[in-house]
Amino acid sequence: MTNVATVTVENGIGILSIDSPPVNALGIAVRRGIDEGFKQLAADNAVKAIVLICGGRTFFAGADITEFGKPPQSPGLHDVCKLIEDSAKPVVAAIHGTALGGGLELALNCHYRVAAPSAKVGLPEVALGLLPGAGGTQRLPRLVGVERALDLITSGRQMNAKDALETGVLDALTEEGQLRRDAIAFTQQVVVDNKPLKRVRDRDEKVAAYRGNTQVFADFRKSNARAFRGYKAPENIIKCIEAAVELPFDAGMKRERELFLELVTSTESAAQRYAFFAERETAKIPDVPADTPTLPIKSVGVIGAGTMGGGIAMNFLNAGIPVTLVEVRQEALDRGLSVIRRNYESTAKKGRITQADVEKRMGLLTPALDLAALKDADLIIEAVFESMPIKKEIFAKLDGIAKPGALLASNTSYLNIDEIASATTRPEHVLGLHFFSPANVMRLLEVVRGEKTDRSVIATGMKLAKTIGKVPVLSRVCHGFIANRLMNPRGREANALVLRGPTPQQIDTAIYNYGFAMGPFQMGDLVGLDVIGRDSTERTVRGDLVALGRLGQKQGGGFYDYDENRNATPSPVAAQVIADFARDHQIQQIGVLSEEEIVARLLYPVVNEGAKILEEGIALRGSDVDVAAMMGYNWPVYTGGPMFWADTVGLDKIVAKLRAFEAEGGEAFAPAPLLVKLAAEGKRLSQVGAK
Ligand code: T1G
Repeated sequence: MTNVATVTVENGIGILSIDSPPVNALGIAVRRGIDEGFKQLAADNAVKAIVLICGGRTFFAGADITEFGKPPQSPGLHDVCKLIEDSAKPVVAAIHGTALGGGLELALNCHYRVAAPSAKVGLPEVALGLLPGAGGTQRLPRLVGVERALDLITSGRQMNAKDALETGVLDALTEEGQLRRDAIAFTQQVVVDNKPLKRVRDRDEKVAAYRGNTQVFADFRKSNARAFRGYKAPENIIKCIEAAVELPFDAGMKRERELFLELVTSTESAAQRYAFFAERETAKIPDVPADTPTLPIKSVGVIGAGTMGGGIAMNFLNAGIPVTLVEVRQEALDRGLSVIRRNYESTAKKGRITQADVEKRMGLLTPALDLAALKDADLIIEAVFESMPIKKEIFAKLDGIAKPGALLASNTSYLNIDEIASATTRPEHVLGLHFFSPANVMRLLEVVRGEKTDRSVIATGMKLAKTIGKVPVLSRVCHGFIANRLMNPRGREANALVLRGPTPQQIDTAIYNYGFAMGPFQMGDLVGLDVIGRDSTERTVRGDLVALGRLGQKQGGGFYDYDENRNATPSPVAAQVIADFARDHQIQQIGVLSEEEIVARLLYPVVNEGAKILEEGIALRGSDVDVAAMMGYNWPVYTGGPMFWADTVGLDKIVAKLRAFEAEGGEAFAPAPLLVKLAAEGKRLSQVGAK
């Protein structure tokens, strides 16, 4: 018996228990354990029924994602599923933790499913650019119906046990903490009842009801077109569910296989599987071991109740951590508090939290007008105006107020953490915690390590990120740290290119079609042209537009004109401003460019900046740079991020293009030495720093 499986028999009930940390992923050892253990119980005449249960933190959390792209090993997941589904003895899945992907699919091959009330189930394969490839697209609709299956599988959303029971995925809930006992009792009752075994595959009524109904799929495609834009997996999932409705089960399974293979061999899925692991790799810091002691963070102080300070505070309130929010003026403090409450109220209106949650979270928030109120805080985060003198003044005051051992963090988006730390006598407790706006939404948290920041402070920052649902990326000190510095060239090159002939709309369309939510000029109009780059002294097109009262969507239009519904149209006024600016600066025109050429001119410099960030040691690894871009700037995940994408484009091609741009546009395009080296050696940017 492989060491992951344990087989026992209790009063005629066979119990097959699998324990394969960390999440009982259905890798080859687990599949062999199920195969061998199940065959043993099936052959045992004393066994009347079988319980399939897992040890550790969760029921099977899916196929082993590390196995994709490698030669398949027998038994495959389909073989294990078939063994169970064809069983002459009743099989009951006993679920705790998160039964996900192949784990839930395995459970759907059992005759019954029981779960702990805290369990969750789901088919999240779409997040990996995949679809449930072990029958989930054929069996789940037969239990929950077509609409719910469409929603669950294309969203990858997890269902709690109560909903799973109500929708028919589960047959019973057990007492919390008594899963094994209650699953055995349930199975004993199944034996006593001696009901005919019903397989999920044989339940046809919920899919038969939709036979010939193409409208439900057309409507679903239409209402989700925006969300699914650029992704392959959702469309293939919809096709699988159409097959579940229109085809006999086995034909549907065949169709699912075809559509799964299309995805698992795609670059998009490879990128999304890479992103899955990249996101989990960021917290691993070579010189800060996983067992580095961390400091307890039971109370937080936030200085500044503006947009960032308020959003930052919400992260901790959401995690049940009390926050003292400090402002200098009462009206700013009151405004900050009302914005926080309004945010919670609107979330409650959408049903995502209850009114009680709103009150509980607001109850954890203490307003204050004096820094002295932070004297007992375990962590203090400064989120005031981006001015070094102001920040140093605040940190000098905190040095005299904060208790010994308190973490002192700045949310600065580009200022030097070491200089800020120098204003205190405790630089080892100073770090950057750089949130991305909206701070209570964006998942990226840059943890900025100063020269003197203590390892336990860094470990605490990385752990805290997970506590508040963020993905931490460690950064050394440089102007803009990782994400902002990385993405700066995209805006810089857009502003340069628009002066050479390509219009704002052509540039925005190219970037939108690449996969960003919007292009740089639409973004500028949305944020406000008077806001972005307001502290630049030199003349810019943006400045010329603002001088004409064109502040963007909010006033007078910007790069675009807007109707009363804020629908954008190209602006002849903006075109003239751009032409005048180009003329005044004798800028050589380049004519019309293809979308691919525009993308290269805006995003290859981003790749180049990522290479510089890596060669300077600002980021630990290429995948960290990708996580920062995806989580901080919504870089489309199905490309894997700038580093992974560059690898798929070909580093040698990018180096050649950068050299051509350099010859034409100057040293800003000069390829980074690391990029040139990796291209020459045929290595990959995304693998820099990988273990
Ligand atoms: N395969 C391999 N490793 C996995 C894994 C998986 N499915 N899930 C998690 N891990 C590792 C993870 O990399 C980390 O490793 C550790 O486990 C803890 O994970 C055929 C095709 C289960 C909700 O997509 O959603 O089934 O960093 O940090 O926050 O139809 O892990 O410790 O070395 O995320 O408590 C479908 C993916 C697969 C579920 C737990 N299943 N996993 O969250 O811990 S495809 C999934 C998760 C499939 C079939 C299809 C989460 C979790 P390390 P963690 P967590």
